[in-house]
Amino acid sequence: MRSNIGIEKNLYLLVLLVSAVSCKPLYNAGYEKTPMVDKKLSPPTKRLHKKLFLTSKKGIILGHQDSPGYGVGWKYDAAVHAFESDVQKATGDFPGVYGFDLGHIELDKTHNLDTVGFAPMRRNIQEAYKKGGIITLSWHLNNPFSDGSSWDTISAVDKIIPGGAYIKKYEHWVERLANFVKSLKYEGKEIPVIFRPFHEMNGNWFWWGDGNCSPSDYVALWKQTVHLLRDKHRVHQILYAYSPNIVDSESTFLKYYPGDAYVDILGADIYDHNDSETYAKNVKENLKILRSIAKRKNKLYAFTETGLEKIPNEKWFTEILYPNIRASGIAWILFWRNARESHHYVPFPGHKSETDFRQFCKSQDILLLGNLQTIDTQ
Ligand code: BMA
Repeated sequence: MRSNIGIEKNLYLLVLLVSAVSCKPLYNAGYEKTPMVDKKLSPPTKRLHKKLFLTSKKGIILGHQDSPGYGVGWKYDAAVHAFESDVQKATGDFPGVYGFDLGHIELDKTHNLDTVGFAPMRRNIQEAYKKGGIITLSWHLNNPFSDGSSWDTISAVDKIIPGGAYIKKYEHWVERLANFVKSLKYEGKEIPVIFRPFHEMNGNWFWWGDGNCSPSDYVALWKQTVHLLRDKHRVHQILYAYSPNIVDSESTFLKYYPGDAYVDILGADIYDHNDSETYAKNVKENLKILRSIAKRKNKLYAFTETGLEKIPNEKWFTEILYPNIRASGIAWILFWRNARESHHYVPFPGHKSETDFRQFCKSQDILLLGNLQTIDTQ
């Protein structure tokens, strides 16, 4: 799908492509040297990894959580089966990265914690992938000890790692998740996904977060989850992403890091809580930290969650966000979900920051789906 804002940008991408051909070693550096978490990764997933490396040299892919599932004032209707997005409604083009959340798949529910049905989710994942989109999955799973939500911080990690009394329950939960991921197929082949479990672990708001489990128990949980998915259930369509909340140093970033053999992509989740000065500073510093660790480890890195709720600052995208992410080398940026008027992170038609968002999306290095479709990463 070609965007109505994309002609100049596609010319720019063509120039980059020509220069890429003339300095190939630079473009090949990185992904070929990177050991993957899963040595048996499916060919489409290996291609996704390469594609992300190559596109990250050219720009930042725009992503949005739950984009085709709903927006402000509308919800996906499986009977009509239209593929919609507030990003598309505001800019004329779709996001390149699609975030979905698997919270409650562990309970065998038909809908996730935000009332998105897993069957329509699967359909939208297939449709997004068919169009050239990239899928990332988070998991706001319940607390396996108390059966409360992800935000029930009663300690649980120690109970579901080897030696814990609830390990069987957790294994069963992972099996359900594995079955859902394995069901993600297009034309008979597995759809590659970026799985980003146990995110924002350095914050104290989730049961797997700071103060609610020890770093070594967190690492044990991560490794066990990879072993279950990769080795027990033979899911070979996953790139694993580790994404803390704001950090102040490389060592804080790495406090819960499960190790190079267990992580494919490094990420950061940073929100603007109506204090743009602090946000800008955090973004700049954190993306620098990410970049430096990622370069050393030859890993991909991305801005895995961000946004300013309701976007009350009309020029937020061009004046606050863009100057702090440009030239950062992040592979993608994911804006959080457009749930309702009081909880959204991307403008919808008629929103006062719609023009600014369009302007931001027109930036040469911000890549929407139409731009992604023109990049040759074979
Ligand atoms: C949070 C909010 C919640 C939602 C959760 C998981 O940031 O958007 O409303 O349930 O993410 O998607």
